Amino acid sequence: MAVTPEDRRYMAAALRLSRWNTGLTATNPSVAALVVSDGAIVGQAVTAPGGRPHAETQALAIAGDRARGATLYVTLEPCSHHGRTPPCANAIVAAGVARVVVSLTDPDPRVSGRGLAILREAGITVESGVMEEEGRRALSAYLMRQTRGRPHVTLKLAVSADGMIGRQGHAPGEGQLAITGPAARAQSHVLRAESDAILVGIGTALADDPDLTCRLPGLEHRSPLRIVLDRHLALPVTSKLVRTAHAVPVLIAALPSPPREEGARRADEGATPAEHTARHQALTAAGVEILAPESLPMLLAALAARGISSLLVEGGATVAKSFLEAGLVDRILLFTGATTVGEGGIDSPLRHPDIGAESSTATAPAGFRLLRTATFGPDRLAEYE
Ligand code: AOF
Ligand code: ZN
Repeated sequence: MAVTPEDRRYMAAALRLSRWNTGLTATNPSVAALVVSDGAIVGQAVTAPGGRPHAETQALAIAGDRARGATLYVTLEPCSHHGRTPPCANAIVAAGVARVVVSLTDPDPRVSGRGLAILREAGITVESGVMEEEGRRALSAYLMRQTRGRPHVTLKLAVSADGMIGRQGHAPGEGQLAITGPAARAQSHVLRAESDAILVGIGTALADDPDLTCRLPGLEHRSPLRIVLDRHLALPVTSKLVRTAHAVPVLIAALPSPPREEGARRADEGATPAEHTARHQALTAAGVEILAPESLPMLLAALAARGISSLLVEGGATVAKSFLEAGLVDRILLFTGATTVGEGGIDSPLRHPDIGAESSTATAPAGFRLLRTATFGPDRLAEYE
């Protein structure tokens, strides 16, 4: 039996469902499974927060006897290994499922085709590669960490109508310059909720004194690990980040040749080795973790090693440029606000595309293609990959 339009509709539903726990299941991917019997969904589930139980066993438990002869839709190849839970492939066979439709095969070396083989050997009809491109996007973080040993990196920029991402001389503690409105801001908080970690440069940390938490009602518990690129340990212990470090972890990455930002130079003026040590002690005592990776790729490798699969880079311009120049950006989300910054604006490394015009792809950042555009109130979004 071939893949039908109905199969694609159910897989699309499963992919939407998988997003439910994205950012909550590290180091496991958030996978979704649907059990369909006689044209009705009789069981559906997504990988539980923390990564276990897996999606399939939960969906089969809900379906109960109705799983016999049913079709199972699952966004990732069912596992075949005895990990912390028994193999999902065996549970599917035991439940008497007749047909399994899969989007992606699992690159995990413990699985990698073995899951599908177990199903086929048991006489189950298996279709794989259904909505593969969408599946790849839904599981991009997991795939990146599994295959490349680094997190999937999303660069998010909010650019004013005149192409600026902030204002020079924006006084420390003055608060954030509002470039986009509430709808776009809510969208960026969803992004935070879906990410394992969020990263900014010390310049942004000093100028904006940001929280970097997810503050959407009901999603507050989904705040990611907060990372600041801060060679000189200039992050003040009085900053919101440090003051909340016990509730939502903060990590300072003191790279040897980091992006140099105005604020960092100012704050570091005259720092002696003794002062550096004092800062290190004060920050550590406040619950901040300090790493000194040798390079950006090594920082990313260290993050992946501790189970971080998705990283959201939120600026400023210097940090954005260094990630772009190092070829470490996988996705760009460019929000363009309706407001202008004017005098003293800090140029954005990327400009908004001419949305709606034929030339959209022509203005895409080098190496990227425009995937979609959307509007949030007065603000526009362009997504590139
Ligand atoms: C599935 N269904 O919902 C997920 C899967 O540490 P363990 O034992 O939980 O295994 C982790 C691996 O399980 C992970 O690397 C990936 O291969 C798979 N994730 N598999 O059948 C699921 N989340
Ligand atoms: Zn499994």
